[in-house]
This record gives sequence, C-alpha cells and structure tokens, in this order.
Amino acid sequence: MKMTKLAVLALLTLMAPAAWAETALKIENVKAFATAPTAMAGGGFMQITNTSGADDTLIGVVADFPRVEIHTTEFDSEGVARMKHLHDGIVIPAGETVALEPGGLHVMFMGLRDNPLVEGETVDATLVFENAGEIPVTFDVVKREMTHNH
Ligand SMILES: [Cu+2]
Repeated sequence: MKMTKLAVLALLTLMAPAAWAETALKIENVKAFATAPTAMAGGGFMQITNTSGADDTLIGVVADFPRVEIHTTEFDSEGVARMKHLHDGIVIPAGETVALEPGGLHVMFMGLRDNPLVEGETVDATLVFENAGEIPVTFDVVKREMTHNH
C-alpha cells in the first residue's frame, strides 16, 4: 500500500508544471461522511465538471490517511453492493460533469482507526488529474445521509 502513495507522490512531482490548467475543472459539493469511531474507512464525494475541450482523468487523491483510493460501487448478481478500487482513476469527459456520490463513485479514506471523520470538521486533500495536475480541495465532513439498508 505504500507503493500507491509513493506512485502518486511521484506523479505529483512530474505534474507540477501542469498546474496552469486548473481552471478547466470545476469541483463542487466536496463533502465526506462522518464515521463511527470504529470505522476503518470513510467516503468522500463531489461533482467534477470539465469545462475544457479535452477529457481529463482523476488519477489520484492525496490526503493525510494511510491510504486513499478511488472506488466505484458495483452490484453483484444478488444485488449486494461491493466497492471496487479503480486503479486507472475516473475519466471526466470534456464538457461533462461526473458525480462522486453515495452508492457510486467515491473517494475512500482508508486506515481511519482512532482518527474518525468528525461532523463539522474538514479534510484537506489534493486531487491529482492527468492533465490539470494538482487541485487542492477541502472536504466538509457532514452527517451520513440516510441509506436504505440501515
Ligand atoms: Cu470505497
């Protein structure tokens, strides 16, 4: 798991000169759900709008947790939701908005033990895009929304 973070950091270094493109992406509704004290992972959500004329890809998220991954949610033949690590990231097509939302794509903050996400607090993170480079964001930690399976 260390490799993943190192790889992302290496990419950050390589991409620093591309920061000029940051205005091409609009990042909105950046929030994360508060977690129970015993939870090992928490979800982060947002909408990303690509206002440029070229596709971009969210290839990584860096934050102060042991591991941060990009996940999607898939349902198996029995309708059970499973999260899947998207190693290639999320493509944000030119001119389109991609939503990271509960039950779908999300950022997974992992290894939370003794460091839960607390409602009212914030989580600073850096989104890493293939073309736009690094974009700093702040996740507002909010109460977990009601889900159908509680
Ligand atoms: Cu997940």
